[in-house]
Amino acid sequence: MRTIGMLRFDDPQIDGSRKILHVDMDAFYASIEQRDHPEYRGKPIIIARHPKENSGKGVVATASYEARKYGVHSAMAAQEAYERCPQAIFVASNHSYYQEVSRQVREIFFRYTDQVEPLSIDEAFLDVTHNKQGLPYAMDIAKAIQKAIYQELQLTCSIGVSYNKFIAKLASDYNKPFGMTVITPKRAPAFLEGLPIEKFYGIGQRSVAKLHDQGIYTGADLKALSQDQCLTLFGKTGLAIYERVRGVDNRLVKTVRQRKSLGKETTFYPFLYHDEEVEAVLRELAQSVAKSLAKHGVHGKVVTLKLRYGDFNTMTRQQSLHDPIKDSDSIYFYALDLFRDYGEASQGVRLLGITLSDLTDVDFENMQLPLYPRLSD
Ligand code: DCP
Ligand code: MG
Repeated sequence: MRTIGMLRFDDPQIDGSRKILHVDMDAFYASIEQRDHPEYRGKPIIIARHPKENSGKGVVATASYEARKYGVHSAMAAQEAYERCPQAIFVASNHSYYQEVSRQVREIFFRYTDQVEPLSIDEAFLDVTHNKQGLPYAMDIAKAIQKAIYQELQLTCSIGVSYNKFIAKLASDYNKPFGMTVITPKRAPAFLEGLPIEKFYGIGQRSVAKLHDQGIYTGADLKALSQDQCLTLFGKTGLAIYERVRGVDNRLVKTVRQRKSLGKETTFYPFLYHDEEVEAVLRELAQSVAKSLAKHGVHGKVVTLKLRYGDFNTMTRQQSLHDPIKDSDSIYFYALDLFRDYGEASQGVRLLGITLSDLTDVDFENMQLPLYPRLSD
């Protein structure tokens, strides 16, 4: 347990109980074009309009692995790509078609689990802990998915298999193209210690240069930093980095349909006529909303109180907060505030409800830290 200012942090613990896949298609747009045009196969393909037909403008969306050998990559100016690899075949991007293929890939994922979180057009996290086939080994599911995508769509992907999102994503990138890398909780420490720091979430280009100046190059070097040193070096992100380098990442795989709000309500007969009764119910509702928020790993910025009187006259009032809340005391506080401002128990209360909306994930970026953390040791 660490204490920083008013906050206390438990030392991070590895939760090895989940099975997470990260699937990333190989050279996605270029592979689709090579699939559809056999004459493109084995050749350098660049997804961009040819700079000669585009007054030297344009940016590379992606390039086939054959073109990458010449140093061509995504986001490079098409003109530069042309200079590096003049023999390449330039193909204009057909985004809506690639989107359709992306949907076909996703359909394959859904055979195994509904816990699919698309990250971009060509990558997704899957939580296969409880999968539809009841397969015990995540690696077998990964193999089956890779095979189905190859056989049915004639495309290849790379898959990372691990116990959390962070490591699964690193793993899918580890052996590309058509690779599969499994990182078990046991293998994770050595894997993470050997990684260059730029692979760690939240460490941008500028930080990398600064860290190199301080002799910090690898995961092992990062791991030698205390939590306080991480906070000082990286701000709030430091907490995530401190956890990640220890193989901890408790972020959930979020399904496509994200909850927009989360609420609980309850009805009464006989009606409530006293403030104390209403307060007691609001406290229970707040607890139940807080529990639900925790289960979904979210917090919210808008508290709504719903109140229906005996005559069915219904009132909703809401309060927007500056920062998201998730604990039952805060939810109760704002709901009660709304009730005291707008409610009238003596009219007879038939229904009470509390909803929290404008939900976001609870993660380190939007966590509140005291302005001047008292850095111990
Ligand atoms: N994309 C884009 N512009 C970028 C990056 C990517 O239009 N700056 C598009 C084209 C890619 C697709 O998104 O095909 C997926 O991006 P990836 O980063 O996964 O790259 P690839 O799938 O092309 O290659 P890799 O095999 O490295 O995943
Ligand atoms: Mg890809």
